[in-house]
Amino acid sequence: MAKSKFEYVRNFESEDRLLPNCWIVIRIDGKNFHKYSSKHNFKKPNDLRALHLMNRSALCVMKEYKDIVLSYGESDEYSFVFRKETELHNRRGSKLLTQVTSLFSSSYVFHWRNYFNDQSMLYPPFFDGRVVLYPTDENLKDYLCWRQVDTHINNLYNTVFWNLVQKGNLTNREAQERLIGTFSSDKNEILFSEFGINYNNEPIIFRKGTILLRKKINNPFKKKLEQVILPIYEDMMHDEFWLKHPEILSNKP
Ligand code: DGT
Ligand code: MG
Ligand code: MG
Ligand code: MG
Ligand code: MG
Repeated sequence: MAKSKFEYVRNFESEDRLLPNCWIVIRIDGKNFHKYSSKHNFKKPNDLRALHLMNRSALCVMKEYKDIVLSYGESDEYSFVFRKETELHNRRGSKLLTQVTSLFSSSYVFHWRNYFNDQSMLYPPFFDGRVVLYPTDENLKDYLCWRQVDTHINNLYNTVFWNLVQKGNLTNREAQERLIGTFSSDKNEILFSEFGINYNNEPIIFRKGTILLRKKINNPFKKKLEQVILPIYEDMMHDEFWLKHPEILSNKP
């Protein structure tokens, strides 16, 4: 077939193949969810409906992309880790990033009413996304620990803050001032002595975020091993986690 005279415009397209041999991490994050959560009456500081909807949307992404070995979510963000050797879409960064971001967003809308049955969606949510490459296993582990430590720091702060406001009757400003310069131990102490809350007994999904992993489990009906995607709530900081789940780093499809 003869080429049209317009074909040359293809030459303006740029190649964006991601470096080989690196872990590909795609992280999406809700656009202005400060406002979105408030307009949709999310419970403060954590709304289980919202977290489960995020997890449901991430599950949808993992079902579509079998090369995602682990996902990690907290608040309005989710990270997806593709195995190092993936050749999905020829490792084209923009293709992977836009597909993951758009599938996540549409799934969030698609499943909304299953989680927010008495709260209608007032306007369309959307998510930004970025791709980051990590060359070593150590870098990847540190990335995931970084996100999980962030969950901890934010959740401890938010838990004390909203207790001070909702039960301690402080204004937002007073609560904020009360917490300036406090360490983790101080925040734990305020929770315990003023509100009778042992932070370690707060729901683990709030404290650790959600890890989605592929696991093989025994199906007693079919009498065979079946692969499922499971939410787990563990500490990625400890070596134990990586020993317990060797399939994450083993890099087999
Ligand atoms: P961005 O990401 O720069 O467009 O702006 P935001 O507002 O999304 O900021 P970000 O992503 O740093 O922080 C997430 C916001 O979402 C934060 O204001 C708290 C809110 N949010 C997330 N999950 C929940 C929840 O379960 N309950 C409530 N009340 N708020 C939540
Ligand atoms: Mg942000
Ligand atoms: Mg956000
Ligand atoms: Mg965020
Ligand atoms: Mg097409």
